[in-house]
Amino acid sequence: MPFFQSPPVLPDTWVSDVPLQEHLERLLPVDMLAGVRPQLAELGRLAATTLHDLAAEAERDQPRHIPFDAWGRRSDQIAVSPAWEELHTWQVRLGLCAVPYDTEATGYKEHARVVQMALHHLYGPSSATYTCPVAMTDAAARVLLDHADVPLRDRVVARLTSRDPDAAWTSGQWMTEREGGSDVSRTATIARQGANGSWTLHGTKWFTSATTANCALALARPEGAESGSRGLALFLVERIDPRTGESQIGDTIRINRLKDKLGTKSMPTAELTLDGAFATPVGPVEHGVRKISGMLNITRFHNAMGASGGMRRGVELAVAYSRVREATGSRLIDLPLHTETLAAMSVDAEAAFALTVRVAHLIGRAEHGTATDAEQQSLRALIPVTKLLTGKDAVALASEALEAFGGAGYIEDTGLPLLLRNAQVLPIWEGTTNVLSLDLLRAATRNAVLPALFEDLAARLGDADVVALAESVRLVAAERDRLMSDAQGWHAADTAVVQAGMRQFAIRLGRAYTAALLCEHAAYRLAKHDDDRAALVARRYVRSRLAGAAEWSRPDPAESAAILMRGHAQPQGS
Ligand code: UCC
Repeated sequence: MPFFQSPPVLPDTWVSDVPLQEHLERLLPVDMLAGVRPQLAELGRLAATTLHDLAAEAERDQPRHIPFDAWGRRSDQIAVSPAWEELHTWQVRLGLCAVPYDTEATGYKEHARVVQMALHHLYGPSSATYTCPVAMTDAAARVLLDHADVPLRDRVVARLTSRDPDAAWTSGQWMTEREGGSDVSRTATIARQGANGSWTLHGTKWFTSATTANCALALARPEGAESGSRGLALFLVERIDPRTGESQIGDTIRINRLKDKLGTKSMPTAELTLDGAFATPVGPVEHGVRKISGMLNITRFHNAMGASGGMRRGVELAVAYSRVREATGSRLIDLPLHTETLAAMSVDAEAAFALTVRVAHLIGRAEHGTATDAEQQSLRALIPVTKLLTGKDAVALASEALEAFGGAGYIEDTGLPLLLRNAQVLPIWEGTTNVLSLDLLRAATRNAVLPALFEDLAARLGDADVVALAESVRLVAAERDRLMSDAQGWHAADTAVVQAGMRQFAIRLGRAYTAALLCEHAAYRLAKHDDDRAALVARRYVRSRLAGAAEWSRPDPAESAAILMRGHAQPQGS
């Protein structure tokens, strides 16, 4: 018999994901978790079966631009895979964009974002990045609720947050232009007001993701407004002109071409020309950047959810393979160095989850008016930190996951290279690592948010005051002190030096805060369940990821095996 390698079998992603279950048990009220658990259990099964297959099909059957109809009329249709459309239907039914808003009906209230994250964590890695339109739709609902006039808000938000697949809309986000990506102050699109008071947009948008969306929030400069970002206003552009019921696509919105991207290939991203597209101002025609920054904060949170879910998927697949692949007479999972590698990946994935779910918890509180001022300040700093850290870690982990398959990880029809291609966008879109590092600096200097974050970190550590974590807590506290001292030195330092150091500062801050969260969670598990799995994870994270802790690090095969086996439950019967 010739040898054929058994492929890895993706397990039920809810049953397998012990960290997800444990963090939810700590963060959600008992009754609420009991209510949502059947949906999560069903979704875990679907993510490994139906959704997984739909995602693979959507990745194969990529969008096509059809510029003209058979008779030569400009039509600018984008043909997408039926599987992509089904993934839309699934996310609507799951309520991915509804959960944060229909919180009185569900009773989730300030916990809604944590529930949303649990759903996203399971759906996202099997969605062929349908999570991108989900992110922008959720974020558009947030901005319209916060800033739009009542008629626009009432007409559109109900669509964006609908649980009915026939009624639900998606939204895009049209910011980036040839002149400016990160620097939106160079936006060249003009908004012109007609004699009847209505507005039209004129210009080119260079990246528009999920271009088949029903509407998009777009930045434009009203004619005569000042240059720079202060002169920009925010508009909602609808694919169907609400005054006439006619499509604007192929007419006042022309699709120049689809982008040929490294990844996210199932999702159409286009260059557009706006040639008199009807648009509705979002509130007064001013402060467009301030308004759209509310959108960015939500999409950056989604980016982190995507990173965290993708990291877990990479580990799941690598672990599944290690159970069926043999080398030198052993299964890979039984080889000490491979176990060590998989355990490190597992710890990084759980760390990304812990950090992002903390942001979910704080956004939920902020949206429901229960966050303190200090929590809001902490959140302002945490969003850029979380986005940049998880984005970078997601790429590193995806690369490691491919490597765990050896040559098979480099071969397209295994489906594995997708993991890396789709991860690589995470540190780029919604603000690169450097842009977000400088956003943190701006929030720290303009809004003085760091003291609140340092206090918050100290409070997490305060909850972890147990013997089993004493050395980890000491190391995290020492790193916090160093970070505080570094930040205190900024006012006397050369601006260029401070800016040049911001990426390193932001990453160190993210790691220290994450370590504190893992310690807090570990202490809870020890106290409530006499379970030390999370303590092993917290200690390993501190040893491997915290500056100044390297000398404490030494291989511990038994610990690595425990982290791995106890963090990945095997479904019964397998
Ligand atoms: O569109 C894209 C792809 C879409 C796909 C998304 C899917 C993601 C989820 C995936 C799931 C798997 S990519 C396009 C991405 N573009 C960016 O991210 C832009 C990056 N640039 C920035 O972030 C900049 O910092 C800006 C544009 C936000 C601001 O730059 P400016 O022009 O220098 O403006 P200012 O002066 O810094 O900010 C203007 C105002 C200020 O308030 P006021 O007017 O009161 O002084 C700021 O305090 O906006 C406020 N502001 C903020 N407020 C700026 N940033 C923030 C913030 N993050 N939070 C709160």
